[in-house]
Amino acid sequence: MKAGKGGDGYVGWRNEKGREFGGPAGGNGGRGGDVYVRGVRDYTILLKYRNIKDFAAKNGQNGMGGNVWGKNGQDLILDVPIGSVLTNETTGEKFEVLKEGELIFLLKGGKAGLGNAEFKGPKNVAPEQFTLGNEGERADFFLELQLVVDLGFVGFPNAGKSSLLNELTRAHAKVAAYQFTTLEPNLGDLHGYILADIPGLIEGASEGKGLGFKFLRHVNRTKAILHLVSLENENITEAYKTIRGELATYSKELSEKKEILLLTKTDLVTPAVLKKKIAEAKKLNKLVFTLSIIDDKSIKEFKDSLIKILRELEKESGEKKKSKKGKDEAVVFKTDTAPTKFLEERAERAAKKIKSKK
Ligand SMILES: Nc1nc2c(ncn2[C@@H]2O[C@H](COP(=O)(O)OP(=O)(O)OP(=O)(O)O)[C@@H](O)[C@H]2O)c(=O)[nH]1
Ligand SMILES: [Mg+2]
Repeated sequence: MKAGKGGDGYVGWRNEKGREFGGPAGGNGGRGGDVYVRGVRDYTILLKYRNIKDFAAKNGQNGMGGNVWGKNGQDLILDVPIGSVLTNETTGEKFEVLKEGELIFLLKGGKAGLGNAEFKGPKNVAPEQFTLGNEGERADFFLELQLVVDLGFVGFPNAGKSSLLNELTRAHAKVAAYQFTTLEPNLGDLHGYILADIPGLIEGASEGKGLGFKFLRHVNRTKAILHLVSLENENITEAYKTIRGELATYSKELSEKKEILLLTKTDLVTPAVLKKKIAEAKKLNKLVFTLSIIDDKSIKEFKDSLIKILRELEKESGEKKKSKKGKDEAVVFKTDTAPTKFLEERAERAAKKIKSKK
C-alpha cells in the first residue's frame, strides 16, 4: 500500500503590467493522500481485492503560478471486514479493526513542496527557491481475518445445533442422527451477524472429555451464547445444568455471558408437555424460546427475535466500550479452514443471486 506523494512547489512570478518581476508567485503543492482502513460488516469484501496487488492514495497536485496551490491528494479508504488484523510488514505494527465504521490510519501521505512565494523575505525579494513534495509512506500489509462471532451455539450432541444453523443461515453444516456429527465449528451469517455452531459438549468437556474442550476456547470469545436443549431429554433442568456446569468450570467469563435458552424438537412432545417444559425452563433462564426444525413458523419467529436480541447486544456492547474509554475487548474467533470456505461459499451465492436477478 502506498500513500500519495506530495505535490512539488512551483517557481513563478507575479505578472503585472509595466513591471517585469512583480514578486514571487509560485504556489505550494498539495499534500499526498493518506491510507486508512474502515471496518464494514461485509465478509465478502476481501474477495473484491483478490486480484489487486497495489493500493495507493492519490498524489498531491503540483503548485501553480499566480500563487495557486495544488490540490491535496485524495485519501485511500479501504473497506475491510470487522475482525481484520493488519500487520505492517515493514514496521511490524498491528492494527485491529473491531468496530463497524471505524477508520484506522495506516500510512501518511507525503508533505507538500513549497513554492517560491513561501521563501520571500526582506532580504530575498526574488527567491528562486522551491522544494519538491515528499514521497508518501509505503509498506506491505499482511491481512488476517479473525471473525468476530456474535452468537455461539452450545448444547449436548444431537441437540439440533447444526440443523438450526442451516435454517437460520445459508450454511450447509452436516446434520445426522448420531452424536458428534460436527467435528469443527461451522459458521453462518445472519444479516451480518456471525453465528457459530460448536461441536457438542458433554459432561467433563471442561476437563478435556469429548470434543468440547478444544472448542470452548472459541465460545469463550463470542458475544453471547445460544444454549440448545432438546425436548428429547427427560429432564431438561438436568441437561441444562450439566452444560452450564461445564461452561462455568471452563471459565467464569463464559458463564457470565448473555445466554438464550432454546428448547428444540418441540414436535416430539405434546402441547401440554411443552407448556410444562417452558415453565420449567423459565426458572433457569429468562430468555426462553422454543422451536422445531419442521415447523417453519417457529423458525421464523425465533429468527426475528434473535435478530432483535443481537441488535440490542450490539448497542449495549458499543455503550460499554465507550464507557471504558475505548478499551476494547476483542471477541475473536479463529479457525484455520472455516472462514475461507465460508467466504468462498458466500461469494458463490452472491454471484448466483446477481445472475438470477439479471
Ligand atoms: N424431530 C426433530 N428432529 C430434529 C430437530 N432438529 C434436529 N433434529 C434431528 O436431530 C439430529 C441431530 O441434529 P444435529 O443438527 O446434527 O445436532 P447437533 O446438535 O448439531 O449434533 P452434534 O453435531 O453431534 O453436536 C438429526 O437427526 C436432526 O435431523 C427437530 O426440531 N425435530
Ligand atoms: Mg452438529
